[in-house]
Amino acid sequence: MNRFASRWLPAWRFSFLLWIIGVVGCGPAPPRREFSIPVATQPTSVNSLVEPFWWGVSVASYQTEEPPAAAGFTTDWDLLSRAGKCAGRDGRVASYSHFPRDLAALKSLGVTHYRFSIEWARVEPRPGQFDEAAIEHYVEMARLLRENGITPVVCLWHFSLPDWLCDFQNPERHGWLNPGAGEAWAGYVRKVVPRLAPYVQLYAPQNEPNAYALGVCFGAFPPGRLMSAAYFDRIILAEAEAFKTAAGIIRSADPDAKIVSVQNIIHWERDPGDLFGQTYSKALEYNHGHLDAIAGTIDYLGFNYYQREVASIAAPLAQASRARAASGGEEVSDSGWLIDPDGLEAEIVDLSRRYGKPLVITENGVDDHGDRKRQLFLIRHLLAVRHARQAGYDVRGYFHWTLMDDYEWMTGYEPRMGLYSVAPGTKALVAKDSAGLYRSLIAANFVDAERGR
Ligand code: IFM
Repeated sequence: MNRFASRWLPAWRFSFLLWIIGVVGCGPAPPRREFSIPVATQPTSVNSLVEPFWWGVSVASYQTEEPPAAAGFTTDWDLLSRAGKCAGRDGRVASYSHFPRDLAALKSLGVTHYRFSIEWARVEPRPGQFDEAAIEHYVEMARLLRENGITPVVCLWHFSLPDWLCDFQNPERHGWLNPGAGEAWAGYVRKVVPRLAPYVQLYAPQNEPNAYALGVCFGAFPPGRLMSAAYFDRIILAEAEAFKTAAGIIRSADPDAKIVSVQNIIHWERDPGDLFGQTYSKALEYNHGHLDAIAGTIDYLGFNYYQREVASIAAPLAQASRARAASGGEEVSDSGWLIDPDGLEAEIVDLSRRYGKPLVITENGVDDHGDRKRQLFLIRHLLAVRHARQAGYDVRGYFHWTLMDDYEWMTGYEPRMGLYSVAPGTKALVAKDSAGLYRSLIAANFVDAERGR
């Protein structure tokens, strides 16, 4: 994929504004869902001052693991790349076979927490048939983390689905909308959670269900075709049901286990041309729809924060031109995402007031080829966290995205979001300067340093 295409493609996230207001739309329109909005709780209780801050890094299985040597399992993303609709992944990162390498990097950073995901298709390559060795592999990862003083946060689903839940021809039967998905998911969760239980007490059932629902509808996720806006609501509802199912299974397997959400949160800016605020309110629904439905089941409100964006139908074009123009300025990532640490603080305040839960920033990072923007990015976002904590907001942790440069979905290996790069050939992890900085910030427990901004 060429550099322009790979930079332009992330604009899909914002293109939904075009699509959601009905300028684009095709396929049958399913019924709307109803969400109940939780009652705001305020002020936030500040337990964060008595519990050590969680310093973490997040990764995802499909983005870092190598494909299986033999044709052991297939995911929806493998099907998408075989269909020629995305650049496929390869073995260049190879975290499945190189976990000791990754663990050494985590120890060197000094993180207290590590969020990784389980590849559902790997552990259940065919419906109801589990690969015991694959399950054992993930259990061993969790055991080794604990042995080395790092708390595992296990994500049970990070975007990729087993091929046997896919129907690329019929969106009604694809992924979370597959009539068998709910039951299959419960079976998978019931299988893996008791195995992990000796070492894992923090679970993120799903990663960015809102970004996934949007990506599917916009054709940026499998099955890779444009779908009616109404599917967004349906997918969110199915995901929310699955989330609640997982939370129930986890709590019955281990009453001490805690549940963390992982939403994609964008700091939306209202466009002056949006006279009645309709586009803006749709954009806010992107942030809150799934959270509203599952807020009652979570212990920690985890959210991924990367950027500010104008809630406008012109946003995709604006982002594309920012990406093309990216020239080392610190305000824009190489993908054209607007860097805005104040937006992180504003979202901390908003989410805290709206849901009244302890917050965890489960991802925050930047596409930066030269590692020129990441250090300032880290400091400024952590200052925002520190400021929020000093103002009494209960932010419990920060996870940087991500450990090493990896496979970034539709844009393949082009974005560089890692604290480490991976040496071709040896596959050694090579620390970037920003890894050294993150290590120092962790060592200084920067979020609780005495002076504010
Ligand atoms: O790489 C993704 C990840 O899979 C989900 N959150 C956003 C990251 C950067 O785009």
